[in-house]
Amino acid sequence: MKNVSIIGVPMDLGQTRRGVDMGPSAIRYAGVVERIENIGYVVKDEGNIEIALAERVHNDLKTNLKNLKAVADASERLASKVDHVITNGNFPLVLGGDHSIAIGTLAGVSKHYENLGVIWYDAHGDLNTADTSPSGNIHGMPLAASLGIGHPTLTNIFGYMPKIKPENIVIIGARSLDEGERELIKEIGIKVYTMHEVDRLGMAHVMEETISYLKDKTDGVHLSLDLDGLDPHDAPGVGTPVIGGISYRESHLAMEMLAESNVVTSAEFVEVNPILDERNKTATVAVALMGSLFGEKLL
Ligand code: 5AB
Ligand code: MN
Ligand code: MN
Ligand code: MN
Repeated sequence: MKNVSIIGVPMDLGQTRRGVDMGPSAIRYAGVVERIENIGYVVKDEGNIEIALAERVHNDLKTNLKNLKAVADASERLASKVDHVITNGNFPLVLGGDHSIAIGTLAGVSKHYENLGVIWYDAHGDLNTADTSPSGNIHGMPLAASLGIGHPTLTNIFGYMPKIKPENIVIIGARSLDEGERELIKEIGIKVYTMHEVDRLGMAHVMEETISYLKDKTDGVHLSLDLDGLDPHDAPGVGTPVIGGISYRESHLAMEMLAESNVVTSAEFVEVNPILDERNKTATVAVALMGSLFGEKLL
């Protein structure tokens, strides 16, 4: 049983709604450390990565990517923190913050693996580039950037690219994809379980397939869980909610099956926005899911 290192990333520069920078505090307040300690782990809270204040960041007019330099700088800091945690033999558990942080997390994680698998639990594909993005928000681009697709400032974080390969990715819960994202998925061949497949096959089947798909060909698996993968009824505190998502129960089952399979080697929980939340419900859901991911059992 590895020790768990918690890294907070109070990032809100990858999108434009305020409040998601308070995600790490909300998740800590919801009891993440105690929850994981009670399962039997030694938990070290490594504190937060420094993020520039949104009020002080000025946009580079040469690109439509919002806050590009500030996001890139924070990604470098996060990558080196995650790298250290893994070098020290701990399991990195990263708390967001908007999903742009996955660029830094994956940059730090993937250095340690030949064939890193990624489970992208999300309503969205996060496969946009400067050319395809309807918003210019970097939180819609981290999966593309990690594949080496997009602006060089984002693809080259931590001095290497790509971080991951298309055949090692599984997206679960997709129900909002932009045109360019759809084309990219087909072009490079990413395995996607949209809500259609989740409904049709059931979550148990989706997770069995996901685990066996990744188990043989990867030497580690990173879970990147965007709370908007869940239905907004269960996780209302997110910046880009999409109706018709994965339920609380299905999500628990998914985490429990990952715990049983013992494949996950790093994880991040992102997009918790306490300003948009109902009495810290979304952070509380996130912590409950982390409990299941780390093997919490009722009996
Ligand atoms: B999230 C959208 N595709 O690129 C875009 O929450 C939404 O990290 C991105 O999944 C949502 O702006 C990013 C329309
Ligand atoms: Mn999303
Ligand atoms: Mn996302
Ligand atoms: Mn979002």
